[in-house]
Amino acid sequence: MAEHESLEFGKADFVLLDNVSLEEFLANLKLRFEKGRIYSYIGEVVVSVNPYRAMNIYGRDTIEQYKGRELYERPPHLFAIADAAYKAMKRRNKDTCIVISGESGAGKTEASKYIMQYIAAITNPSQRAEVERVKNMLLKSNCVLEAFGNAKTNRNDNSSRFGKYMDINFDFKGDPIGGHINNYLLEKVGRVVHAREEQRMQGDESLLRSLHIQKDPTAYSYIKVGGHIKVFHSNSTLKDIKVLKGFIEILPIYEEHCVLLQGNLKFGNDGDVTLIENSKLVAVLGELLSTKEENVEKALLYRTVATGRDVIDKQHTDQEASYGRDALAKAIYERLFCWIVGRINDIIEVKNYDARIHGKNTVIGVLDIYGFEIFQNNSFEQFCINYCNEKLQQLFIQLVLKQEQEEYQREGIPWKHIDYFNNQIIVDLVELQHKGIFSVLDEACMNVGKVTDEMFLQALNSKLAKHAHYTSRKLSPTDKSLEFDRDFRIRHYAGDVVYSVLGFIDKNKDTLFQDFKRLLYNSSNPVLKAMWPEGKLSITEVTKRPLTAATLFKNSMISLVENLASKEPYYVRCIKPNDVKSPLLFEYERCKHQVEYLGLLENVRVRRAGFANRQTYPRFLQRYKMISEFTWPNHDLPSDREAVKRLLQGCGFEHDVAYGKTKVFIRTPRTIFSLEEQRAEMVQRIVLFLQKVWRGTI
Ligand code: AD9
Ligand code: MG
Repeated sequence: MAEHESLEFGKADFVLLDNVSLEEFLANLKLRFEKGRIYSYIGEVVVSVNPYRAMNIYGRDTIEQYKGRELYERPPHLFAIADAAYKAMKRRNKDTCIVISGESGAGKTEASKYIMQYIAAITNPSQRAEVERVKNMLLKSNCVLEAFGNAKTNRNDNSSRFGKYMDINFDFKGDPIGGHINNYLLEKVGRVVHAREEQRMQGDESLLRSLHIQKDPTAYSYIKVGGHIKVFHSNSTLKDIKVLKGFIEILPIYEEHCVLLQGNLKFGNDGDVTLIENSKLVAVLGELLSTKEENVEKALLYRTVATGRDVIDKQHTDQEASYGRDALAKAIYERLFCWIVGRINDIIEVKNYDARIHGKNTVIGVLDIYGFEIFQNNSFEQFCINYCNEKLQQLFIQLVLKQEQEEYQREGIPWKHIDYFNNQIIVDLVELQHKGIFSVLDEACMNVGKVTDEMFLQALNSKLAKHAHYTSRKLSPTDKSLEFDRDFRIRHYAGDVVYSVLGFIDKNKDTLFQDFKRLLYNSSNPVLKAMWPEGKLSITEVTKRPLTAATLFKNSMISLVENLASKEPYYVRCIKPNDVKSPLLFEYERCKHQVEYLGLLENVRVRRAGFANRQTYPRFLQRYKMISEFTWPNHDLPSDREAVKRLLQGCGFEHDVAYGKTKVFIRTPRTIFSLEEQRAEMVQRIVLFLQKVWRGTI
């Protein structure tokens, strides 16, 4: 319990609620939010509510308050969980990770930044130059990735369109010596080709001019269609842009811009011949991609195909050409992003020299991924994002429960099972081999050109007709919210989402004509060339079918989850208080829904049905020894365990506690309250006594 917090701010730890009910949980959450207490605990899990305003709680002085402290010694904070993860890693030489989850706009990315900031602030007391360099790069990398990988959606003005998992490596002293970023599943389709809102572009005038960048974003088709794309994040300042320039030089900006220009390419036809309507752009593209104008034109209009022994140039229809253009734009964007991540990794990776000198190092991983989202139209990208959130929820369920179970087992204390909704059934619905939605989709994509999105939906309907979490208009004919040949609905852990199958097959195949790969491989810009190694292959060599987007996504999710499960996890559960970005509004129903689907109530129950509080014997004695004559000022019993037993027997709490091998477990919060009260009383008496001694009145 955080003794510093009075009840005026509600209960700092939900485990201390008098009754574990949704109503009480929400009343406490609301009270705390309104009092500006945006963080609370469920045991060691941080519950965070997005304040939508600047909070004065992340400064140097606050950092100092949390440094090296135990969780319950200070009011709930991200810094406390970061410190706990750091301490666990340092003390026990264990890899830890901090998993931040919550829906889009709930505050995950902000939380990850504060956590990084805290870790940077508390390490390297001796100011070693190399460590300072690494810390700086780790912090700066965020800004670069956000500039390229975030975009405005109608859920969040600065929405992460990629998942980021960052490992920070520490040496034996506990100082950061390097890191590694895995970028998961960049949502390039939504980011590049489709669009929802306007983006603002700003920047250094001369830089923009030299790159043929128009200041008016509506000059770009991809933006006009409503796309997420932009050159810089809408909050970027000139300073950020300078950082970008310095960090990665100019090339990526060229390319992203070139992605935008491509959107303006229009195709028409003259009889049988497909034409580029605004051919001036082709020259600009050629310049930006360091390749010949005629080669760009050819790759946009023709496709080289092998027919038996012959190789011929087959002309695209204008539809195919538009498809190719969009695929190229997406691919350039994706490779550019991966290239940036690769360069950052080159800079921050643990140098062999350090690793050799310091031997084994340990890791803290921080996961900030895109949150569960529901749009007006949900497509393949939302499907993947929401599946990813299902996987993380599954991990939470397993680990939070597993950890409890393991701790009770380890300590020799019996465990009673608590019921909770297990979303494994939804994870299976998506990823199960042969039966899951991804498998059905991959199967549809095997038959090139023959299977339509509608046929894919039919296949889903026949395979999943009986699944409790899947439905469509065919299966529920009276449900008017579903379009017949287009929609299916998944009952996710976080709510129902209707997906439109339109585009699923194309997006899953994600094919880029080999001609484009060759075009870019032949660029005279060496960096661009290096991004397209497959361009080297001749047409007859390219036969292997690439893995589909769904398979790649699923594989990366599985390895992500394996990685997280191998570390000691700490959790931050983010809640979005309203949909209008207001610092004042606590929308009851919205919050209730999130508390429910995040399984927070079950989390409290599991934590309590076991024991609300646990402390090692020495720690317990240090805090409460003054309340018993057997332990104050020191005990002469054979062990700390015996001493704690004697103390608790003396207070009459024997029925409410269990003695593990290294820790005492206390079942109800009341016992802790009572111990705290007695302690406060004794501390006061001791202080009064000491004052009298000093004054000489005793
Ligand atoms: V998404 O899944 O990437 O779309 P996030 O990452 O969960 O989403 P984000 O951290 O970007 O949300 O937060 C959204 C906005 O809420 C931020 O841009 C801030 O304006 C606001 N926010 C979030 N957390 C804080 C905070 N601790 N203090 C102040 C905050 N503002
Ligand atoms: Mg984010």
